[in-house]
Parts: sequence; structure tokens; C-alpha cells
Amino acid sequence: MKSGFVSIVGRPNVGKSTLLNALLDTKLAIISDKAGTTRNIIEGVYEDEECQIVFVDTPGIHKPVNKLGNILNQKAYTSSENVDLILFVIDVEKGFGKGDSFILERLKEEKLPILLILNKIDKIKKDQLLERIAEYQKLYDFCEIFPISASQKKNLSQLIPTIRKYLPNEGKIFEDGTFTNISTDFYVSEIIREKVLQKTREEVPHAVTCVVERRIEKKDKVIIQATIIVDRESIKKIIVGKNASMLKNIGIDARRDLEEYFQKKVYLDLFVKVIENWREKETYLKEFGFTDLEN
Ligand SMILES: Nc1nc2c(ncn2[C@@H]2O[C@H](COP(=O)(O)OP(=O)(O)OP(=O)(O)O)[C@@H](O)[C@H]2O)c(=O)[nH]1
Ligand SMILES: [Mg+2]
Repeated sequence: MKSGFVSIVGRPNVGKSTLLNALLDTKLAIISDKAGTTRNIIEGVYEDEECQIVFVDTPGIHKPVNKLGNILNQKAYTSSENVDLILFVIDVEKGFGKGDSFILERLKEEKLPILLILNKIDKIKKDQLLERIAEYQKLYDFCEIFPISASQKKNLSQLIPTIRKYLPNEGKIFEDGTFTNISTDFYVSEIIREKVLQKTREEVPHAVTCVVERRIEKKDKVIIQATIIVDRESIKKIIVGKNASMLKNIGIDARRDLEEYFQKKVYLDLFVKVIENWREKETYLKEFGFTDLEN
């Protein structure tokens, strides 16, 4: 049986997490149209009769403007070491930009096979796609150039057999049915963060952390208490909204997804808390088993 680790790398917003979810046929990583959605390394295991593949979704690599940016980039690079294959995802509508060249230069150092994924083919015409493929063939000796639409699941059926060719012939990595590295509480907190990202404007999302403080699972229901932590009163105001309407809508959307995940009725109590001091925030998160990203 073939098995191995495959990292999914690229600029923010190109569709890496959408691809991970499509390959695993489940919603594991959150998705939004804001750059910088993924902040943690998310692993998901794909398995069929012929192979077992651990896919590693990573934060988008970008020109860092602060400490957090540096940390996210570092996480993505580290996840591309010691894997068997790199899926380098680009947004084919935007083309191969400066940011992509920067990432490619760094990836080359790993001396691993790089499979170039051209995502979002639904946004361009076929002749344009063929031109781009010819152009990218000259850039680097990619082991394959593979056009897809992750959100429309186009051309995905051939991707697993293609990836399989580059994996070593070894036994299973996990024998115990492991599916992911993320915990249930982390997943719940991410679903809430996704709704915040999807419902607010650019300036809000990056100042937001979500934490699950209590989760009680009963036979027919799950009771969850969670807090959205922000670093400024002004952001809290936006998230709560007029007459708490925004918070209510975030809760409704999150609950819908969580009910699907748990396959049970979900009672979700959502709070918003301002913590300006990062040390204080760190202590608060730790109390509930969460860690601050910047550490
Ligand atoms: N039209 C189109 N949109 C897509 C496709 N794949 C992803 N998207 C959209 O692109 C946006 C970004 O998707 P994500 O999967 O969150 O991107 P990401 O690369 O994980 O982003 P970061 O986590 O910020 O690095 C979302 O709005 C997706 O719905 C696609 O094949 N076609
Ligand atoms: Mg992502």
C-alpha cells in the first residue's frame, strides 16, 4: 500500500482549505473570502484500498507585516519539510504572481516533487488555461501541472491517482482510524471564527480568537458555551451589532454547521469579550486548553 504526507501550500485565498475539504469529502478546515483564514496546521487523512494520504493544510504564505504574519509563514514552511509531495496551489485567474515566485523559490530548496495545482478554472476560459499551462511549464520542472476547481469539485477524481504516483510504497501511517489532528473543541471554535470572518469586513477578522469554554454532550443534544475574544471595544461593537443582531446571526450560522457535525441538536451560548493585554489573553485561553497563536 502507498502512503505518505502531502502538504498543501500557496498564497492566502487561493483555495487550499477548499481543496483539503474536497479531497476528504468533509468540512474539516474553515473557508472564507478573506486572506489569512487558516491559522493552524490542519491534517486530514484520506484512505482507500490502495493508499493512505495525510493531507496537511497550511496558512497562506504572504509578505508579513507583523509578528503573526511571520509565525503563519513559518508554520507553512515547516509543514513543507519532511513530506513526500508538495501541492503548490495558485489561483489561475490571478495568474502566477510575484508572491507565487517567492514561494516557489523557497519550496525548491526542499528538493521534493512539486505538483502545481491551478485552482479556480471555473473562472477562466479553456484557451486561456492552455496558454497558462504552457507558460508555467517553463517556470520550473513541476512533476505535474494539474488544473482543478476545488469549490466545484472539477477534475478532482484524477488527482488522488496522480498524487499516489509520488508516494512511497509503505504500510499505513495510522492503523487506528485517525482522521485528523484537530480536537473537537478546536473545530467548534473554528466554525464560530468562520462565521465571524464571513459576516464582517476585512478589519475585523484578524483581531478575533474563539474559545470553547464548556461543551457537554448528551444523548440527544450538545450544549456549548463559547467566547469570541477581541482586542478592542470597537471590534466588539461590530461583532455584537445593533441590538445584538450580528452576534445572533453568527450564532445561527454556527449552530447550523455544528448540528450537522454532531448530528444532534446544538445549544450554543456565544459571548464576546475584550482582552487588550496579550498576556492576559494567553492566560485566559490556557484555562480552556487553547493556545495563543503568537506563542
Ligand atoms: N470560483 C472559485 N472559488 C474558489 C475555488 N476554490 C476556492 N474558492 C474560494 O476562494 C476563497 C478562499 O478559499 P480558501 O479555501 O479559504 O482559501 P485558502 O487558500 O485556504 O486561504 P487561507 O487560509 O487564507 O490561506 C473562498 O471564497 C472559496 O470559496 C474554486 O475552485 N473556484
Ligand atoms: Mg485556508
